[in-house]
Amino acid sequence: MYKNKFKDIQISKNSNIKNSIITILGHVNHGKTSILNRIINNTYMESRNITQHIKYSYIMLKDEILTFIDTPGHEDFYKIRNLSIKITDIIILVVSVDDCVNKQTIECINYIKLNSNIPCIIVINKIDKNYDKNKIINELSKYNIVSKEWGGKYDFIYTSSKNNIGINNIITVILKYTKNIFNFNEINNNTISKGIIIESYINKNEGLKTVLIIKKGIFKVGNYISTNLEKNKKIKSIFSMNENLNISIPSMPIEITGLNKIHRFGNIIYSYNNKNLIKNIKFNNYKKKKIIEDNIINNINFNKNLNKINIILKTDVTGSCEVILKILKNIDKNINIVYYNIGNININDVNKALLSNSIIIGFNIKIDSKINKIIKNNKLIFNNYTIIYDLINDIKKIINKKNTDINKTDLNKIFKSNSIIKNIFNYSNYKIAGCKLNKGIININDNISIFRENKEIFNGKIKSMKILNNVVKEVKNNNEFGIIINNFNDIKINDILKSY
Ligand SMILES: Nc1nc2c(ncn2[C@@H]2O[C@H](COP(=O)(O)OP(=O)(O)OP(=O)(O)O)[C@@H](O)[C@H]2O)c(=O)[nH]1
Ligand SMILES: [Mg+2]
Repeated sequence: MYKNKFKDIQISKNSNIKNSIITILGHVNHGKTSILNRIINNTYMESRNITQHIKYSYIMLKDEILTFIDTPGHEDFYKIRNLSIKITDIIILVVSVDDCVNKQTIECINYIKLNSNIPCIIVINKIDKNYDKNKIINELSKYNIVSKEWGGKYDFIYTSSKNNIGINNIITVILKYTKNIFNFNEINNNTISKGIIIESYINKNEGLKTVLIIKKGIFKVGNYISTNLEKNKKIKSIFSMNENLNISIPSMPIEITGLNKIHRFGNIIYSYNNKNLIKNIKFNNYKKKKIIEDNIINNINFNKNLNKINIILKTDVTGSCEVILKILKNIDKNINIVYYNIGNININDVNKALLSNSIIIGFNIKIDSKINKIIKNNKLIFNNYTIIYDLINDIKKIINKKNTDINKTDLNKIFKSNSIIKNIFNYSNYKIAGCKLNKGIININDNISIFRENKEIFNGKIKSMKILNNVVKEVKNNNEFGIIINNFNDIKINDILKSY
């Protein structure tokens, strides 16, 4: 019905082209993606999943572009929802009849209220199920979301994406609100064009690609681009859906090459063809923003502490990386992120995992068969995921297993001695634990477990032992002694040493 290519639109360079960004919001599972998929199928729209978190698609009508952004409903993605509102022209709030107003529905209603100048369409979905229309109208009216039918300001559309009911009404209503107009004649040598970055990702053939949506002006191959991280680079290529383009216009989602740094959702990108224009651009919020790249370097932390689950995380794009990091940190305080980055697993990641005793977690990435072999030969744990919830479940399982394993080893070991660390001395690269033997006999060949607050934090071998200045092979009779543990310096006063 609506199939058009951008090149068809370019032909009419003198015409006014309407362009709009439409963001789909709503609680998890209320049917946002299903509705967008229906719109795509009904209109032959082009679509692309950037990650499982943001999906963008657009329709090309004869003189109109509609770009849809599908947001995730899970509570952890509030940042994506919040930023999407900042770039959108029209909001669609999806509410399912069976769940009605839920936690993220309320969050989205708050965004709608804060941005009351943005037109908002309420889509009541899953009407193929049994439902009480009045109850839904009442629930929403508690939040001042009242339909035009009832004297309010919102269009209510009743849909079943399952049965393809009401979907085309959504497009009809959207078209009532589209108002941004673009004309090529507006562009001259003084135009500073502006886009909002959605993601960076690595393409095997073309290297780092930056995905963005144009908000103002044009993006053209050969023009300059600047962001808060990089200045006066040149656009090398523009790709949109299935087309390589020379030029692109407002509301088009495009992928460009030319930037070298990883950017993230919400970064602003400017384009111009005259370098002097950059003087007029203010990058004022640049320093305040935390940039993922700095963190990559700062986050290398080789912690051999057995109590921690060390993780190396590699993801397809920055958006998924940030979200997964946040979720992992909230699962358990013992999760230690050793390193994270975007891109496929490489030999450096494997080396880091070996050094730090880490699990490697991939998200939507690929793995070379040679690297996979090295991982297997070294008995490293590696898992690649495409669904975030599977990743979370597995990590939870690993944590449970780790906890039970620690308890199990405790039960199986028969300890021969028990000492407490009373002092710590530095000796070249080592730490000497000054201990008091409370019970039993400790031999230089014994295994050692170290306990802190009743939890085993390390087990390994003894490097050397001394009583006063004499190297000894054995300590007994409640003596005081100094001990260096092999490969472990993270000792603290009051740690308990048990030998077996
Ligand atoms: N019966 C019925 N089920 C639907 C309808 N629309 C979506 N569903 C189902 O509801 C579930 C969630 O649909 P999604 O489209 O993934 O929901 P979402 O809002 O995108 O979910 P998140 O992206 O996780 O926030 C799926 O199992 C769909 O098949 C509908 O109109 N009727
Ligand atoms: Mg979805």
